[in-house]
Amino acid sequence: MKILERVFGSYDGKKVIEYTLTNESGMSVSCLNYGCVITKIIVPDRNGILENVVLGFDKFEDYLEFSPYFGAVVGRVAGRIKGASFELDGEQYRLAANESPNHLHGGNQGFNSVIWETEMIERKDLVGLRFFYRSHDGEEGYPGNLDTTVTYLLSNTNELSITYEAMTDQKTVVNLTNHSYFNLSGEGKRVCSEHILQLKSDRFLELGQDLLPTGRIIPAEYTPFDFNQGRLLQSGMKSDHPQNVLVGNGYDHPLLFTQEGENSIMLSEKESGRSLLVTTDQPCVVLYTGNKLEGPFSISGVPAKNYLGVCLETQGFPDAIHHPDFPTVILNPEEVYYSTTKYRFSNKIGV
Ligand code: FUC
Repeated sequence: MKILERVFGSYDGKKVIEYTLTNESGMSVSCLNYGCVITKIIVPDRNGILENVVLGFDKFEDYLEFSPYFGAVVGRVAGRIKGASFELDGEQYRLAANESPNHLHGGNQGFNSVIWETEMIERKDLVGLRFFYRSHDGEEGYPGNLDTTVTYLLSNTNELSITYEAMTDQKTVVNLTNHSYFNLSGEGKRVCSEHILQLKSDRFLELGQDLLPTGRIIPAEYTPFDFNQGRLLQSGMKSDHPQNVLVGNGYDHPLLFTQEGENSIMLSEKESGRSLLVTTDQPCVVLYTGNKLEGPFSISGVPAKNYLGVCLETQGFPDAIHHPDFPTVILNPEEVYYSTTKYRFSNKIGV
């Protein structure tokens, strides 16, 4: 196993480094110290052909100009916060309204667009990176200094694990995830409509026009949101269910796991023979099918188009701070925010 590094660009007077972790079966994961961005995940298809299965750019400048959070860690709080404000202990906090009038993915300069301190990890059966970032009190409007550590570990069994840890010196809110867009066809050959998704989820959060949860929790049964038996993503893209239409014909929804504790999500694409098993300790996954990916740019040579990738954002419920019945995302001093999501790739569907 090995770690290679190369200069990928520069930002804020600092070098942007791309690290490539490679395991003994030839799988590799490349990522940046900027936003902990995963630029590439290279895994074999059914014939052993190694290809990239996430959307990314070849040039650093494209990340600055066009990136819809490709591969990045998003935070302090993933998703939208209504009115870009919230109250904690009688104190009103005003956040950056970067999707006016709301706050999205941590603000104007969220965790996705800052340089993180980096440390390499080399163990017998693992290679990885530990990223550290101190978000200062008041950054993007949030209270408290927040120390965040994100760890990427690649094993020889083609599993990438991401662990998030955070501590604060003042009561604050935290909800972290990774915003990779997966495309198991390899090199963006086909859009993700023929990907099959399967997970145990009986309910999802209804969204309003502003794509924020309305507070209503909807049963998934008999709708395109029922993935219990496995379902092609195109069923939501082609559906006339008002929730699919609302988000631009597809999914941009928090799917709530039926059971508490550890849960799994299986994503597969028959033609390539690739599958991805995601295991998480988080209570929901925001399924985003890249409904608005179209743009005046290319993604590693492929013209940007809708549905070119699918995000599986394992996280706490979006806008939980405004919904007392949602699991809390408040972090107190002395507490540790800790969460893990694992991504295991296979070239034999169902394994
Ligand atoms: C996802 C979505 C949003 C947005 C963003 C780029 O997390 O929830 O709607 O388009 O990514």
